[in-house]
Amino acid sequence: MAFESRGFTGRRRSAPPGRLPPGQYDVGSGFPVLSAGPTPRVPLESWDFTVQGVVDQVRRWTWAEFQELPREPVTADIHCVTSWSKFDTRWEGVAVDTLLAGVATDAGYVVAFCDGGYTTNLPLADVVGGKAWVVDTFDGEPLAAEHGGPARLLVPHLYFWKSAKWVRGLTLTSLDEPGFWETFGYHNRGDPWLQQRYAGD
Ligand SMILES: Nc1nc2c(c(=O)[nH]1)N[C@H]1C(S)=C(S)[C@@H](COP(=O)(O)O)O[C@H]1N2
Ligand SMILES: [Mo]
Repeated sequence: MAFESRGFTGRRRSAPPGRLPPGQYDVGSGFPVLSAGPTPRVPLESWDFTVQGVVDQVRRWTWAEFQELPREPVTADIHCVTSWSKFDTRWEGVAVDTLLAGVATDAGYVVAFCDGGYTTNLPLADVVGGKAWVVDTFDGEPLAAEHGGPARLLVPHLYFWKSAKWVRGLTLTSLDEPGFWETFGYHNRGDPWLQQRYAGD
């Protein structure tokens, strides 16, 4: 018989059917921190967000300008490749569609780049069409530094390593250029429903 005390947030929680991708468990109210290095701290006065690469013209927003962009609330389930999933996470930020509006490009891919040097690559198609955001709010509060504040990419339909913390911009590319974890053997795309964890999955 499974023992489960009230408030226990371990691996025995049962998820609503159909909601948990294969090989994942519901982490409950916890929110693990996974960072490949130290947490960078950048003053908002020197923060900016850049869209560059294969574009007609580089676009750049200061923090103040970024705050003026149209914002959207997002509620989504997130899935980390280390096998925890978290349901109904609440964020707010700017859709990548908004950041790319009016950008003329022939690129098929993007590389998200970050303070601290982390990168991750995605097909352009995975960050447009209402599927990705640059978020600066979690659960109604400014995004904590350990979770990527002041701002992170949020791409909830892919494994969470694609949701680059401390993101500072997107480089649009013609060729697909593997990012940090993708270079270390993780899957290039990372669809949790297809269990695309490692290269070759
Ligand atoms: N810049 C940066 N972004 C990152 C990471 C990182 O190490 N550096 N880790 C990734 C991984 S593997 C995961 S699972 C999530 C973890 O986000 P969290 O710490 O908010 O749970 O961030 C992703 N984004
Ligand atoms: Mo991860």
